[in-house]
Amino acid sequence: MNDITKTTKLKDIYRTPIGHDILSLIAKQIGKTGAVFKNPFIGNLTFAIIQKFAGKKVDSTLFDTLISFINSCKDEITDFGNTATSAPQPAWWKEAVFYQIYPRSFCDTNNDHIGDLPGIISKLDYLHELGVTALWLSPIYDSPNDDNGYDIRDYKKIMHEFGTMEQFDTLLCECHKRSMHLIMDLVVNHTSDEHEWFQKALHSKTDNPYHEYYYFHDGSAENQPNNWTSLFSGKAWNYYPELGQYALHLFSKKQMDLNWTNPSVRAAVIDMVNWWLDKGVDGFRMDVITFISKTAGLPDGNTTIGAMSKMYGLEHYIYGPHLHEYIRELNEKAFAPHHAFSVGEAPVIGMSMSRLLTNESRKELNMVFNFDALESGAHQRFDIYNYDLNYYRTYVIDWMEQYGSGSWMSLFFDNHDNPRMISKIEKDASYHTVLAELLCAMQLTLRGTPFIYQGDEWGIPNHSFSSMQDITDVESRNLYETLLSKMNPQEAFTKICAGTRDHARILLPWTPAEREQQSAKEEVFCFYKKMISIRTKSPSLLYGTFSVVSKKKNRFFYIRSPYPSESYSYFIECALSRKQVHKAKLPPDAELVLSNYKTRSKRLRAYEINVYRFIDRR
Ligand code: ISL
Ligand code: CA
Repeated sequence: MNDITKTTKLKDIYRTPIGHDILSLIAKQIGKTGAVFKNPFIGNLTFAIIQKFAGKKVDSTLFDTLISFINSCKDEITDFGNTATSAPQPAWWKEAVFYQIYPRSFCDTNNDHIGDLPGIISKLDYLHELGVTALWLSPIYDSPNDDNGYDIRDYKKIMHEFGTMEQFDTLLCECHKRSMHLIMDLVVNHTSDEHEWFQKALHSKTDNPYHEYYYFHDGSAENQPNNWTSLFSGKAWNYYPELGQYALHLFSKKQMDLNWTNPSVRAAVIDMVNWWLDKGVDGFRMDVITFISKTAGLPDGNTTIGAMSKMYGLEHYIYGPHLHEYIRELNEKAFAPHHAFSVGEAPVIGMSMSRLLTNESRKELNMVFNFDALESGAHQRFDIYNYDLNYYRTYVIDWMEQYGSGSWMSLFFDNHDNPRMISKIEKDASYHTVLAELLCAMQLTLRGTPFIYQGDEWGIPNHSFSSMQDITDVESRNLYETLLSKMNPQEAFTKICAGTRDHARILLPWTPAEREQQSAKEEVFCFYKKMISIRTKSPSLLYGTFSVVSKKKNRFFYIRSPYPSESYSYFIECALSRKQVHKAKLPPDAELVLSNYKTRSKRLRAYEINVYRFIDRR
């Protein structure tokens, strides 16, 4: 593939992996999808023409930066065929219903108001009854909890608030007894600054192998090595006067980035992963795994990109030059020999780069978590707005049809890093029950692996915080401090409440006394249980093809067609807003198998979803 230049047409740039995803990201900022670059006028523009129109408004280095980033990927996008119609290779992780547990707030059994391993063990039968077949545990390793366990101090020790290694072994054994897989969280882009490796790294900057485990750069108190900023606000460097050096942290000040160019780091990570896989763990969710390769020399980030994204330097770490090499080595030396499962967290990158990470021919990851649909349109997580499910429909159709026959989607609406999706969509709680069930049935009838986040099965909404005293998340507390330079405390607190990760980290209300609207929660639980059972028993929903029947505004009708071993097709009709919409013309003899409304109606009501099955006689 030839390098692109300033005179390459946008439609040709859109055909390159990084170019496709960058142009899609730019389109998203104006509420469009990348398809806009197939438009003859826009597709024939070039960076040179745009530069001419934009003049001084756009710094000339922006296009140079984009061009070198796009040219840094030499992989071709081979046509991997249409995801929606290909017959995939069966695998347990394609058929699984995953449930993400954030141990700190899942279930507490010793009254310290912190979830623990005995709490998880005590709920395995509950999860088994729900129909869950695989668990993903957010980190349970020893940690000072600056970022609630995503700052690991000892990879082979259990955090004392959660319990002991013996209790972990019991948990793993009890999962396997119930034919449930268990995956852990692999956080190896960084370690805690209290990790033994980092503590040894501080001893001296010469003749010290551990010093090369991290990114240390010479400097003085004023001039830090580059302009990179942390995703948790502020600069991405700590200064160590005793060494006269800075060390890199893309996240909190206590999460120090590992230097993956160092073969000793890669070997140490591979050793640790094998240690857990030898214990019988079934795989890992890999925390910001796409950040592990950085541009050599850690050069300054482009100021226009930094100002737009609030992440100065991101073009130098979101998809670095050796990323595929490192992941392939990890797969070859640890995951593949154990037939272990891997899902990589892949912030910022889009479908094309994700395809190169997950296509089976690449022997890298099984799946990724893509975040393009976590906010609708050009919105960011801390914006105060109503999420538009029409955006989700466009996103999911695009991925269902373009991702490629050798790649497999993860399907999720919630996780531990985001406010609850039902509250993003609707601020009026009276819609939350039907909305929770709409999201459930969409997630479990689309093609891909569903990841249910703890509490989704009760339709848990966002929490109401009364002041910043209630907010514990390091990302939110840091952001609040920076916001105070631009707005008053009340406005800053309101903005934090719109996007804080704390919404997803409130202890689950297990006892009826703790549960408001207990009957609504039980209704949503029963709906989840039924929908999971329908999916689990239907190869068509697991592996069948996907085709769109209607994508008109506020509607989403689609068909899942039989996988060879089954006769039934499924027809799903959804209303994506409060507005009533015309119903679909159903296939003959369609039988309603699940609905989030108890009565029937001529039109689809607010957030109504109906799942039908039928024999396709066409
Ligand atoms: O919030 C986000 C996604 O909606 C991102 O900004 C998130 O912080 C980023 O995707 C990385 O998240 C992962 O790494 C962080 C940790 O705080 C998150 O909990 C984890 O999911 C650093 O380890
Ligand atoms: Ca506890």
